[in-house]
Amino acid sequence: MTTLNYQQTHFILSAPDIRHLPSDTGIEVAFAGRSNAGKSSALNTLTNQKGLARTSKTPGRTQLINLFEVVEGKRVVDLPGYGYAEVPEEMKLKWQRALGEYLEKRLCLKGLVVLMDIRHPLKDLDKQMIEWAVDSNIEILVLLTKADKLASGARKAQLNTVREAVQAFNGDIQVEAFSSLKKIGVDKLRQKLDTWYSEIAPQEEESEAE
Ligand SMILES: Nc1nc2c(ncn2[C@@H]2O[C@H](COP(=O)(O)OP(=O)(O)OP(=O)(O)O)[C@@H](O)[C@H]2O)c(=O)[nH]1
Ligand SMILES: [Mg+2]
Repeated sequence: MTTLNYQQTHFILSAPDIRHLPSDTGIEVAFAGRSNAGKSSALNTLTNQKGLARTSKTPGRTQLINLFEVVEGKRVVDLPGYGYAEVPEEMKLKWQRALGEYLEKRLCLKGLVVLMDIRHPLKDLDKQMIEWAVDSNIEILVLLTKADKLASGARKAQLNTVREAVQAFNGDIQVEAFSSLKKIGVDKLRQKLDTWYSEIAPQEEESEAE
């Protein structure tokens, strides 16, 4: 298995919606989660670059779909956070639909990293995202973020609780604790991405089956 150098990751483009994404080829891995869950921070930690993805104390900061390239044909996507209370209802619904569409229609999407604050996991929209991904045969890595906020006993207990809870989805779902601040779970994240990126691109798999 090849081990990718995530430090080489660079920004490609920001898209307002899925129709503005580049061609549906290669392998994509997307980071999704509630607003403020720590998606952009995790991306910066993964790539060892402080300012690659913009982070903010103000939830809802990432409004565009941001695409980054690890190496040619292997991309990571920073999706806008969902569930931000201050966003008008109509925009929320619009964005949820767009997310669902991205998960269902994007053939090159191989894996989904769902980030949830370890103190507030599996909210309704998180479950919805996981259901969509499972329905679309997309593998999932759940990262319980800000794990530094819990002592190690409470952290392990919460990890076990979520591992049990995700069994109900009947999908390929791995759950790990993560902290950008304390660099917890970074190797687990890199290993999962290495696995996804080393597999045959989903759209090639499909054409071979024809
Ligand atoms: N303690 C702690 N705080 C974190 C960690 N990761 C992120 N944060 C903080 O959480 C806040 C939100 O982080 P972001 O990475 O911007 O979150 P996001 O999910 O990208 O948010 P949106 O783009 O708004 O959806 C920031 O204030 C971060 O500093 C972590 O591992 N530990
Ligand atoms: Mg963000």
